[in-house]
Amino acid sequence: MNQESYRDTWAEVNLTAIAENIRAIKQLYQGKDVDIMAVVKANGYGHGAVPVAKQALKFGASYLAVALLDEAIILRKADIQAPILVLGRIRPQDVGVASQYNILVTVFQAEWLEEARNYLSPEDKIQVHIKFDTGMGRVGIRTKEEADSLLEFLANHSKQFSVNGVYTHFATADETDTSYVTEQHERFVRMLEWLKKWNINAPLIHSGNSAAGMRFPEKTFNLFRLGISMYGLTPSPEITEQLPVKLKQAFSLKSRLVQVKKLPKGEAISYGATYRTEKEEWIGTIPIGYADGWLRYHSTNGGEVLVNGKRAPFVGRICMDQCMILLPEQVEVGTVVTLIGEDGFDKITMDEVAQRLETINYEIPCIIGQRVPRVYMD
Ligand code: PMH
Repeated sequence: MNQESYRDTWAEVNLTAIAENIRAIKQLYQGKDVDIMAVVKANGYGHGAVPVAKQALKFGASYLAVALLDEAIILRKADIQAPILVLGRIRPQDVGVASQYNILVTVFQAEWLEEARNYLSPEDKIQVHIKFDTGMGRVGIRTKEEADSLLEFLANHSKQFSVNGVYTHFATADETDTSYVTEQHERFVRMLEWLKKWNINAPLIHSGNSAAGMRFPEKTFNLFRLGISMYGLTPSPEITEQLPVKLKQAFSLKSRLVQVKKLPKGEAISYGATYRTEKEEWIGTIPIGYADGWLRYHSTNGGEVLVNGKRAPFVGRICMDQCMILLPEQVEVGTVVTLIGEDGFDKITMDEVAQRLETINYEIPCIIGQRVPRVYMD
């Protein structure tokens, strides 16, 4: 995906940082029989699923996870052989496609299995991971009755469906208060007991996302679904200080000045003429806009970029493909502008950008559009 590009805006993805993050996190499990499942859904949280998956597999992950069957197929078509789990519900009629590509699917409805069975040929076999909803309230089995009907079906159709894993997902592993994590963990342990009656032995048991896997290794069973922190980002600012590893942000966003102009006092900038120069000012234009996921809110909520290591604020409304900044001094056209990342002694972190947009760091690289080429540094 290091596609050829003719534009002066790009995202830099530091694959070395990803390798180092995985290595540091893996250290927490030294000597323990716990594998890493690298979560590369949503195009690797916007970093690029294929390069990130390949790097993760090279540096210690043995499994991959995505949200959609389509995302799994993209990885297979890129020649990735590792086991891939689809975390979301695939349509029962697509189970043959999942089987053909040897994809692990998530199951939590007996009716789904009954319907999916009709779409498997007698020689097809699909490996499934059973999802328990222990308190996230999203997808998964909640009651023993639901579990029994699903497990009975699986026990009776083991030629077509083999249980490769059982898992759940935490809702609050990134919060300082750990009581709800404990509650979910205890529910999960009780639910795992339900499998015994049906003689179902899942080789893989997993619950931990980045926050849980790093903070509670004792609640992580034998597989760790590592997402956000592989990319070097904290699961939430409130637990950053508590994390046992130092993470390195992999994603930077850069552009170059396409015009630099000196304007007299009182001149308007951008749609709505909402900004007027306060004195004689150097204004720079960069070719990134809301169509790239660089939302208008960046300029209304005090956003800044780095130019030659110095802070420069956005001025006026962000347009579809371009926006303007107030330069600290005259600089040359072509100068690099850092929207996310380091320049000189200063750094604009993903957390700073997320705070500016009143959201979480996860969202920021995910919404940087496909129009912005990803450039890989290794
Ligand atoms: N497992 C599941 C089921 C997930 O949905 C996610 C992330 C992860 C693991 C990885 O979590 P981490 O990135 O915190 O390590 N899912 C989402 C989500 O649905 N919205 O934000 C993150």
